[in-house]
Amino acid sequence: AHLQTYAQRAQKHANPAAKALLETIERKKSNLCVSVDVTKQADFLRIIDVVGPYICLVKTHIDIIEDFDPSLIDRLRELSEKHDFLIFEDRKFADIGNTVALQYSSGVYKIASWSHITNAHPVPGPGIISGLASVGRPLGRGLLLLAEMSSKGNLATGAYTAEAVHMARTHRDFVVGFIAMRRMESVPTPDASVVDEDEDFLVLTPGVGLDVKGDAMGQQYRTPREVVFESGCDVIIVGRGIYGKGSDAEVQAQAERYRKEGWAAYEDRIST
Ligand code: UP6
Repeated sequence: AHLQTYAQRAQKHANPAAKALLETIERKKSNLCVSVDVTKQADFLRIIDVVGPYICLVKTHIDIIEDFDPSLIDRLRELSEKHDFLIFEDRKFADIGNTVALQYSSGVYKIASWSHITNAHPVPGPGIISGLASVGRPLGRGLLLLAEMSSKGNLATGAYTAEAVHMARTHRDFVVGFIAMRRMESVPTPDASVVDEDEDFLVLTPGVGLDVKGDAMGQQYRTPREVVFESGCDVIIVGRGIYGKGSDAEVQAQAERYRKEGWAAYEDRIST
C-alpha cells in the first residue's frame, strides 16, 4: 500500500474515517499530525488555529486540559471545519470491552461523539476491539492499535506486535491501522490465512523530531525522512517539536517545516 498515492488508497478504503483522512492528506498535501499536549483551553485552541492550515489531523489528550468545558469540543469542531483537518483522541484504551465502550461513549468527554479516530492497546485481547466497535462503528469512526511504541524499553515488540497485527487483520471493518514505527504488512502473523492482499492499514508514527534525539523520560525521535521514506509510515505525529517552540510565528514556521519534510519524503517514496 505504501507505494500507492494517498489518493489511490482513499478511493479504495472502505472505512469512512480512514477514507476521509487519506482524502484530507491528499487535498492539503500534508501527512502531518500535530499533537497538542497543553493543559489550558486557550493555548490548545490558539495552537490549533495556528497549525491548522498545515495539518491533516490534530491529536488530542483531552484529559490533560485543566479548565475543560464541554464548549471546548464545539470550538475544536469549528477549527476542524475552518482548517479542514480530522481529530484523533489519543486515548490509548486498555481495558475489557464493556469498560472501554463506556469510556469511549460516556463520561465527561464522550470521545466517540467528536473524535474521528482513536486508539487502543491490544493487551486485553480482541474484546477491546468489539467493545469500541460497538460504539464507534455505527458513527463511522476508525481505530488504531498500538502495535509498537516510540519509547525506550517498551514491551510492544516481537510476538506482541505480531498479535496486534493479527487482531487488526481479523477486524478490518473498524481497525484502520496502527501506531507503529514501520509498515506492518510484512510482520508474520500467527495465522497466515487472514492476510488479504487488498488490506491497507494506515501507520501513524509518533516520536518525530528534527532538532533533538529524545527527552529525559525515554522518548526517542526520528526524522520525517526516516519515518516516511525509510520506514514507509503514512502520518508523522509531532508534538513538542512544533507547539513547544514559543511564539505563534515560530509554531507556524515549525508546522510548515514538518509538513514540507513529511510531504517530500512521501513524494520520494512513491517515485522510487
Ligand atoms: N505517543 C508517543 N509514543 C508512542 C505513542 N504515543 O510519543 O509510542 C504520543 C505521546 C505524545 C506524542 O503521548 O502525545 O505522541 C509525542 O509527543 P512529542 O512529539 O512531544 O514527544
